[in-house]
This record gives sequence, structure tokens and C-alpha cells, in this order.
Amino acid sequence: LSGVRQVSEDVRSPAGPKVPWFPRKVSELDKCHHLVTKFDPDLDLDHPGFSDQVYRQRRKLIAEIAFQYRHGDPIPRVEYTAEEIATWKEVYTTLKGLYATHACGEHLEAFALLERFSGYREDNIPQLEDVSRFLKERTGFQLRPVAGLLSARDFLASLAFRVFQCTQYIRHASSPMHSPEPDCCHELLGHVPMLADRTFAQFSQDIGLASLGASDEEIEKLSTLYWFTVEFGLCKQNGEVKAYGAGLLSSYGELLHCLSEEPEIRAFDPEAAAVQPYQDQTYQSVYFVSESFSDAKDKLSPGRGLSVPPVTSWLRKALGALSHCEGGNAAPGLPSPGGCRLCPPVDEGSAALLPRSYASRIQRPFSVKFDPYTLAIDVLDSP
Ligand code: TIH
Ligand code: FE2
Repeated sequence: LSGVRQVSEDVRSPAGPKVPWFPRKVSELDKCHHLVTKFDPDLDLDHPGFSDQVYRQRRKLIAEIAFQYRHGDPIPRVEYTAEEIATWKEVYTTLKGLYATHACGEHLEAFALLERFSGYREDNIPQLEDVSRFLKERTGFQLRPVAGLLSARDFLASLAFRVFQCTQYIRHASSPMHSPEPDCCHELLGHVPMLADRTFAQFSQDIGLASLGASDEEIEKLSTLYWFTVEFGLCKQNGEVKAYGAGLLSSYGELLHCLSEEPEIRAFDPEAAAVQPYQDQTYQSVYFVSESFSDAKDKLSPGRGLSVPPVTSWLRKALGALSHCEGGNAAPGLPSPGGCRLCPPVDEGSAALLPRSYASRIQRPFSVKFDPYTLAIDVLDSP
């Protein structure tokens, strides 16, 4: 294809502004490891583990696995201590008691499979290597270990390759109900079951593809949209509000809070969610609930969680609003004649949801396409 062009490192391309470096092949995720120092138990006086030397040592040891890790390595197993398993048990059993009433159908269905096949038990912290293998079979997602909170750019870039960067340590024993930073409870109980859903996996990758080479402002918006959907999203299923956000499904404190009378619940609007201010220390005061299931749900056979595309068709509309056709074949912001590979068809009804003015503000002088055979990104010039 004549449109193929290399976008070199941080250079000014004739088509427009400077394009930040981004990985082109999955092994280049070894370079996407920039940590944010926030929540470091060694540096943050408020961290529940700050004054616990044993905990801090443990964190160092487990972080070392992530620092040494290279793409393609099997993920080293961690032999968790009795105290760590006790923390896991507390989190696991309490959450499990809430899922039936609080979690969305996709999560419930995947969770049952993980209990059957991937070592999900109250007395066992599943190993990332085993879970990664499970996900690869389900949706092609794979895990790689990470030492802590990553920069948004690096984290989102890995999603473009269907790689989920996963912490391996566990929260401090003194705060099982909520942790302000990710830990293995959050990844394994919150993210992994959702990533086992095909459509949700596609949505996650779409956000990642939209982030490649994006400006800092666009990364900020994409990660805020990610925050209010993948991390803290609510949805309606069969007339009831349920959680699908991983930050809710991994914190029994917040899972109860989000469906209580306390927080403000707003109808999901991607443009509003992408710029909604938030804090990451404690429970959210605002959540977005998607309403779009109402008509689709009636067509679904009752009780069949996994066959439910509505959460994600809604989410993909949201992504469409942010970066229409960026992952597909059309030029950014332009309607593609044959329709975009990724975006749902835009009919009259959804056009109102997806203001073109917003989409056309997204500037990227090229489009990207994921090659599933090589796990590489093809960069294509816009026509
Ligand atoms: N608060 C979540 C928990 O307690 O499991 C973890 C995180 C959600 C979002 C960022 S970190
Ligand atoms: Fe998360």
C-alpha cells in the first residue's frame, strides 16, 4: 500500500505537528514502563504501608519481577505469604457476596469461568501467568507485570496491542475495602473478568489505538474517559443499575457506595465524561450510568451475561465521539465512505450523540491499524 509511511521519533511531519513516539510492535512495550511516583509506599506518608518495613520490602521484591520482565517471558510466579493470602481472602469473600446483586452480567459469567479454570479461590491468589493464558484463549488479551502506577500514555499504548499491564503485589492488610492504587485484587477481580468479554476487549483495544501518537491533551481526555467507563462505569441491565468498572468491582467499600444514595449518578455522555474532574484518593462522588440497554436487553435471552454487547456498544460510541475512525481506515474526523472498521454505523439517532465538531477537533496526521498476525501497528497516511 502506497500510503504506508514511517512516523519517526518526535519529528515534525509535513502533515502537521510533532508526533510523540509510540510502540509499533508488542516487544516495544518493554519501553512503556514509565511509572508515576504517586502512591509509592516509600515516598507517600499517607500510604497504609509507609511505616511497615516488611510490606515495603515485599513491594520491592515483587517490583523487581516487573523491572526484569521482557515481552515473551513467562510471568514469574509469586509465592504469596500467609498474610497476603489472608488479605486476598477478605477481599475475595466480601466481594463475591456482593457480585450477584452489584456486578454486570459479563463480569458474573467470566468470574464463574475463572473459578473453574484459573485458580480463583478464596485461599489462592491466582498467578498472572495462568490468568494471562486464560485471557489469551478468550479474547487474545495477555498480561504483563508492572511495578506500580504507569503513565497514562504507556498504559493506554499497551492496550492497543491487547496487553494489559498488571500489578502483582497486594494492598496493605490494613485497608482491604479500598486501595487508592492498583494491586492484584484490583487487576484480578476488577479488570480480568471484563477483559474476558470479547466486545469489552475490543473496546479496550480501541481506546489504546486511539491513544497512539496522540497529543498530551488527547491522552488526558482518553484516560479520563477510561476512568469513568473501564474503571468506574455503571450500566443498566434489566432495569437495574450494575457496576462494570474495575475500580468498583475490586473495592467492596466503593461497590457499596456507588450503588447507595450517596453519589451523584449522571447519564453517560462521552464528551462530559472525558473532561469531568476527578480525584483518585477515595470513592468517587460522580458516576456515569449508561442507559442504552433498554431496547437491546429485551432481545437478549434472560440470564445470558456473555452474549450481551450493550455495555460495549455504548462504550464504543463513546470512543467514536472521541476519535472517530482513528483506529479504522478513514481520515481522522472524516466519515469514511465504506464505513469505519471500528466505529458502529452512525445513524440519525446516534449522530446526535456524536457531534462531528468534537470528532473533527481530534488531530492526528495518520491512522493506525493493528495487525493481529504480527501484533504490530501499521501506520497509514491519511488520504
Ligand atoms: N480503588 C480500587 C480498589 O480498591 O481496588 C483500585 C483502583 C481503582 C482505580 C485506580 S486504582
Ligand atoms: Fe485499573
